[in-house]
Amino acid sequence: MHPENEALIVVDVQNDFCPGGLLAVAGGDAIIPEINAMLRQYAVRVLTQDWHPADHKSFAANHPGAAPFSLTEMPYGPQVLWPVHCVQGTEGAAFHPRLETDPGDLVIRKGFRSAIDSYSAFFENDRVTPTGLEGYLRSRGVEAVMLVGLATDFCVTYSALDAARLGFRVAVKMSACRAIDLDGSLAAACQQMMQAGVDLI
Ligand code: VGL
Ligand code: ZN
Repeated sequence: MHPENEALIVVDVQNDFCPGGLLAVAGGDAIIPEINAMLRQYAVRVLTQDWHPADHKSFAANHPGAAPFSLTEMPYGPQVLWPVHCVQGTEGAAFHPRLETDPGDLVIRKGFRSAIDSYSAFFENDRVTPTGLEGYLRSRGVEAVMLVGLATDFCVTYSALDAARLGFRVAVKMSACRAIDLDGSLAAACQQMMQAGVDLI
C-alpha cells in the first residue's frame, strides 16, 4: 500500500478511447487489468473523464471543411481537431466497463467548455483555467502523483507536465498507458516529460 501522500490519477479510460470507440487508441483496453490492480494500492485515487458538449470546438465536425487530426489555431494556441468523442452522457464517454471505478475517491470531468479543450487533469489548454484537482490533492496532503491511462502523448503528458510545474513529484507508469502517436507526438511527449523531471517508469 502506498502512503497517504501519494495519489493515483487514472486518465480518461473511457469507451471512446478504447477499441471500438470514436477516438480509439490502439490497445487502450489492454491497460485495464494493471490499472485495476494499482487502484487497490493507493490511498488517494482520482479518475478523470473527458466530457465534451456536442458543439465542442476541438471537434473537426464543428469546423466546416476541416479534416480530423488537422491543426487549427485557437485563442490559446494550436489545437488538434479530433473526431467527435466523449460527448457528455453518451456510452462513449462512460468509463470502460472493465475499469473498476468503485475505489475511486474523485472523478474530475474536463473539456466541458465549448470554446476550450482540456487535456490536462489540472488546467484547460490555456494552461490557466483550473479544474480544481490541485486544490483537492493539496487539501488531502498529496505530494506525489502516479499517472496512468489514455492517451500517453496527450492527456497523460499534459497532466504530468502540469503536476510537475505545480511542484508535485510525478511518475508515469508507461505500461499502464497507451498513445495516439500523431506524427511523432509520443517521442516528443516523453522528451518533454523527462526534461520536466517526470519519472517514466
Ligand atoms: C484526449 C484527445 C482529445 C486524451 C482527449 O484523453 O488524451 N486526446 N481528447
Ligand atoms: Zn477530448
